[in-house]
Amino acid sequence: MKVALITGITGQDGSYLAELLLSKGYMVHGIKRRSSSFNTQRIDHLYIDQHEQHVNFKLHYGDLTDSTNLIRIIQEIQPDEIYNLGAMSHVKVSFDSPEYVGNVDGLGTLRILEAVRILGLEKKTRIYQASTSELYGGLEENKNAAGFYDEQSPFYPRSPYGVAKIYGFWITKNYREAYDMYACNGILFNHESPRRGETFVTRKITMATAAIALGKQETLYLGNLNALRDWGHAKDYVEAMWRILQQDKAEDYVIATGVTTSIRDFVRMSFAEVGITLRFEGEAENEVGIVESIDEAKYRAIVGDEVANQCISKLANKPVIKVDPKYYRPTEVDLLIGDPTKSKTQLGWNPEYDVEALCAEMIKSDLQLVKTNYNGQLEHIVG
Ligand code: NDP
Ligand code: GDR
Repeated sequence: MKVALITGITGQDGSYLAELLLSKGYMVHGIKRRSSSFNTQRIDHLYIDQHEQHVNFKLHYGDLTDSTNLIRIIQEIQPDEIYNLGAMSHVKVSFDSPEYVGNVDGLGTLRILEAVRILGLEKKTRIYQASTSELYGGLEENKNAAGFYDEQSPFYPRSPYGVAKIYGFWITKNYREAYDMYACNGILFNHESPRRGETFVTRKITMATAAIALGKQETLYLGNLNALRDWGHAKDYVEAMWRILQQDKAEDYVIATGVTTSIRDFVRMSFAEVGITLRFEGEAENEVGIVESIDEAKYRAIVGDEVANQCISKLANKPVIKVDPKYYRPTEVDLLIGDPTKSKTQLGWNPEYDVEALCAEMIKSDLQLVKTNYNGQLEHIVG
């Protein structure tokens, strides 16, 4: 039985990766931070009462800022594979906590690599580092001739998060070269899912779309609507992580769809899923997204006659999207689009989802969530 250790197991990717590895027969260990309230909602379905039976899924308290804790866990479980997914992963928040992000996202990676080395596990333990398209910074002149970012494109990070992650990237590569360790970077472009944190833009949009359609929210405030992102589904992307660690030789890979979409178009796509067509007017902070028309049959089928009867006339011509500059970043990554050729050819990686299928799945899930659980807290989401 192969043994894997996942840092960041309570996050979006950690939860999908744990499911994947369990389905492949792994013993899965995860590191979770102690918090004052439960933070395991994404993985609760994987938990089996450890007093009752043999388990293949185990959580350990820990933190990427604590070397002693990492060394002890790695010594105890002797993992074949470590997936270092733990991070403060919000780009905007990294401007507020730059030192902390450097410690967790940058030095945290070093602590994992050093723990493996100190324990003499260099030849046993393979390491996956969660690197990111934020390393590229979206500079036009750094794209390849075909207009994409690939494994050869230069880096130019544009946030404390990107700068911390560039340390993680290079220290992983350095340990591979210096100590002949099987340590790889997956340079993953944005990937989303119904489990995406509520303050990342896609999830913020799909939750608000559901709430507005159901008459439970008035307005969605967003930042830069012009940014373009290459969005895939987290389920497809964790499959790539696993494949990266199963090769003969350790290498770095770009994981992306090769298609980019603006925030504005993702908003349009999301509202179209509930039968609402938006038109955008104005510019910069004065831009608004207004309800242009409603496909009544589709909308009724989704929200039900009772809600539709109350909301249809109120929604007509309503400005439901507004810009709040507080969501702008001090330095923005304007455009990301990745070239997945290497991962498709060498890893045989083939994503199932495109951005439309991703958006449809997120909306379906959020309609259900907002119908059953929503009690006004969405208004307080900032990020
Ligand atoms: P999430 O924000 O959903 O999850 C982050 C995880 O890291 C959570 O489990 C969190 O724990 C944990 N964590 C945070 N701080 C620490 C710490 N100090 N010590 C230990 N664990 C910590 O991120 P994703 O699942 O979306 O992303 C996974 C990784 O991939 C991250 O490293 C991210 O930067 C990177 N990445 C993500 C991309 C994406 O589009 N999703 C694209 C490219 C890279 P808690 O639940 O307690 O907060
Ligand atoms: P990103 O994701 O910064 O690309 O990092 P996010 O969804 O936060 O932003 C994407 C783009 O949308 C613009 N935007 C907004 N973003 C947020 N969060 N909230 C808003 O209201 C809003 N309005 C517009 C942003 O300015 C940005 O251009 C994600 C994270 O998962 C990182 O950890 C990961 O490394 C990268 O993706 C790849």
